[in-house]
Amino acid sequence: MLITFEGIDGAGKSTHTVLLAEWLQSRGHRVRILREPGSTQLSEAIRRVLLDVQQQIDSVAELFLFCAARRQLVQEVIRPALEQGEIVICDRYADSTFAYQGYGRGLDIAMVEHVIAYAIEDVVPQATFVLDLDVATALARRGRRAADVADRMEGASRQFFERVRAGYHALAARNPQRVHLLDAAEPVEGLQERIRTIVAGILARQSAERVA
Ligand code: Z5A
Repeated sequence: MLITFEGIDGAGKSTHTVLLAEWLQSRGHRVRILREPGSTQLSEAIRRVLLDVQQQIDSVAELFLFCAARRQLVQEVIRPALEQGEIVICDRYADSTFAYQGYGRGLDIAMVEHVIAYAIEDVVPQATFVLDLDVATALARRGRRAADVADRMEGASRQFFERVRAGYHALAARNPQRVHLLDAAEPVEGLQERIRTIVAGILARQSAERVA
């Protein structure tokens, strides 16, 4: 099972990724936490380039770099882990590209979706949690973190993040079964409880299907 967390930075993805993994592990599941871009040697190298403030990266080149990092991760880690029955939780995945490169950068959405599909093939999440937060609050949360220096992506304008947020809203409207749009202004505990309830429901359905 593949679960992904999405949202503008500072929304709480990393926080909920770890809490969900701990809960699933306590229930006996084998869980793997990954982040995007990253989590393979090549993907981490691409991440360093993508986030480097010294780089001037064309938007289409940026799209290909994110998808190259993802393709490597899918082939090297995610697909084999899923085949072994592990639960994979990814802090960002393909929907980030839809929101950031499609809506944020304003690239042609059909082209972006085509490149994403080519990179991930059939490795689509069973559940995606979009942590929805207004941009000002997200930026304030990010700013509270110690030693926070804006990377190349974080240095984008406030309007850019507003477009990214709109992209996530569009994504949720288009994929109501898979994508759960959650209010990330809620306290962590209540939000995590709702996430666990949704995941528990999917796991119960999966085990009922295996028995049938
Ligand atoms: N990117 C892209 O453009 N295209 C792509 O395809 C992909 C990525 C995959 C990667 O950044 C950048 O690449 C990202 C998108 C782009 N750039 N931007 N901008 P990253 O992986 O380094 O960082 P991030 O994904 O943006 O995450 P983050 O900044 O680490 O934020 P977060 O994981 O969403 O939040 P957090 O660290 O869990 O929480 C932030 C703080 O808020 C922390 O102090 C928490 O304790 C606090 N928090 C969390 N939840 C709450 C609640 N509910 N209430 C109050 N406070 C809370």
